[in-house]
Amino acid sequence: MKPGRTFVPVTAAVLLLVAFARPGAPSRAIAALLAAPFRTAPQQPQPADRFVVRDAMIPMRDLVRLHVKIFTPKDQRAALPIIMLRTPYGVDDAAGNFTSYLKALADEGYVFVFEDIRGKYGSEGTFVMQRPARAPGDTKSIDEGTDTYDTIDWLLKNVPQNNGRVGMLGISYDGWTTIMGALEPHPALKAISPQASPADMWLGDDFHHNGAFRLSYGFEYAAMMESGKDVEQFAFDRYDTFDWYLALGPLAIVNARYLHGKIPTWNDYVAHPDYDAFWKRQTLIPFIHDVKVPTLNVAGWWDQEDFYGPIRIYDALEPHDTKHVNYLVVGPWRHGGWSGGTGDRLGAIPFDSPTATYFREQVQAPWFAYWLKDKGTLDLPEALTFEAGTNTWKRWTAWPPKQDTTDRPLYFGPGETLSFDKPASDDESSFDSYVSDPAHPVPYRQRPIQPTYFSGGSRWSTWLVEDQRFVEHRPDVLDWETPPLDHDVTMAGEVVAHVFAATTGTDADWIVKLIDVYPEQYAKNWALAGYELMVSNEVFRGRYRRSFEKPEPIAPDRVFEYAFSLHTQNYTFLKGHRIMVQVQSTWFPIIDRNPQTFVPNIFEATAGDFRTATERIYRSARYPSRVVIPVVK
Ligand code: PG9
Repeated sequence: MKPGRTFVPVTAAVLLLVAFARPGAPSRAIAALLAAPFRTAPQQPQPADRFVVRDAMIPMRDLVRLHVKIFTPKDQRAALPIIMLRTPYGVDDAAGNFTSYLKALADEGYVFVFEDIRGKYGSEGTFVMQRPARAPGDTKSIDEGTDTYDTIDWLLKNVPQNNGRVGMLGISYDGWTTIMGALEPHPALKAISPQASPADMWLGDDFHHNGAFRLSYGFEYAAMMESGKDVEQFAFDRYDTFDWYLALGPLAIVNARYLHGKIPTWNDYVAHPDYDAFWKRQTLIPFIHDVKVPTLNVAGWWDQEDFYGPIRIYDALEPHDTKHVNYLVVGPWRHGGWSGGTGDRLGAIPFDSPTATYFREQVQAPWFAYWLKDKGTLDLPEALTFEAGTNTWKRWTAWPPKQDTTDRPLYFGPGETLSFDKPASDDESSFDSYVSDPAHPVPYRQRPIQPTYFSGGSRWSTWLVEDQRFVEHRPDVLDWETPPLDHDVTMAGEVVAHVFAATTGTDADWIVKLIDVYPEQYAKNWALAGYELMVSNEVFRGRYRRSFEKPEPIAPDRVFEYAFSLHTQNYTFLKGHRIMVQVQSTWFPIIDRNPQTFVPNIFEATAGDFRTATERIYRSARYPSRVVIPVVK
């Protein structure tokens, strides 16, 4: 079956909103039609009708021309700032942004500019996936920063009645182009909001996490972006891609049978399995030496694509923030979830207030009005985070708020228990074990697993909040759980896993999930009775235990500590709920199968390299596996 093109609106995030924001629910327009089939609705002016739209081709310094769409308010009376968004996803449907994502900004009054980045859609030149920033001192090369600079320069001269100030924002790839535009910024760039921007594709964003390859996303996204000038979905012949990826076998088949060496990003995955110069050159973090432009970093706690990035970018800017213009907002959102809808729930999880509307109207719009129009005051704390559980916004003077929290380890115990008490036993048999079989991997979400951006509907955007009961009783998923809590436990800050594990193989993946288990008797909302909501999670590829640059085999049957971050969270486990930790070694097909036999490059593994292994997770005084949570004092 060949899925249709789905990237219609400007960003992937906006697309997901349109296609998947409310699974199973008809869109508002369709719902209105169903409710009143015989009434003729009066013609509403479309938000985009408020603008005069013109297209232009802007010459860059190397004479490559980039395509922009410029939206000028029809009723413009005074000089206005410009808000710009640069995207690889096409700008033809940019007007769709004015119904939600940019509506409050449009109401405030700006000129909007949407640009196709180099090599995509209407722009000339060559697309390079996350084109690295040019090296310091290199004044000859181009990058997304120079393209942004040249575009702004042209706009200031060619957009009548602009007030000389420019703001930039965008989600994900468009968030990344935003922060790239601020590394060597044009002096007119006065405020930015990079939202869900990736920061490092090997350590924690779309393509890998701690070196574990994000197979389904990495494959589908690369094929989608690099098969042509626009975006084109890979044509799966299965609805449930779990079967397709499993039938694929070793990853060498991908080029041999499907991509034929024609997708540069896939070739890069294969050529650079480890954290080498290629990935280090791609990350923007080493280029951050200063906060050159006021920055509103935005992230979603359940972002299924780029959660590492926005927090990492905030972190990297923070030591340089002498003028106090670097801010962080994190809401209870999926990737880009703040761009549309109300944000009063995610999947089955309610948040009791319209968090996305609040962000767009009370945070994003005032942010740009303050910097670009000298309007209002900035009522923003250093970090504004939504604390799910209590379902309230919290204001912090630092993120993570270390002075307000105490790190408390939750230890794995006997009989599937989890507790704040350190294990006392040093019995050699204080472990739990399972057999991990690459031929029968644990699905990362409930099957069927539709293609990621499937136009027929995909649960991709909400998989991080799926009920984890669907795997709890698999023999290759272990869990440890507290009794029902006798008081609320609130955490704010970084969650860290310390897993003491041994494998009979020579390589292994360790996946740790921190879960809020709702009470069995939950009359407030029976749909959530016993629900297992994942609040933090991460995968670690064992071969990188000592070095991300130089993987090495794991000595079989030896116990090693694997310590890795499950990222920051602000969450309350309410009284009566239980806290659970699950550990497993496969998470398919979001993570490729580790052969469990060490091979130098997993992309070149052969079928015979994939073997079952017995994994032991220790819980003794000597090997106290635990998840450390930052409990608010
Ligand atoms: N997560 C997408 C992406 C960003 C940057 C690089 C690769 C993928 C996106 O939604 O744009």
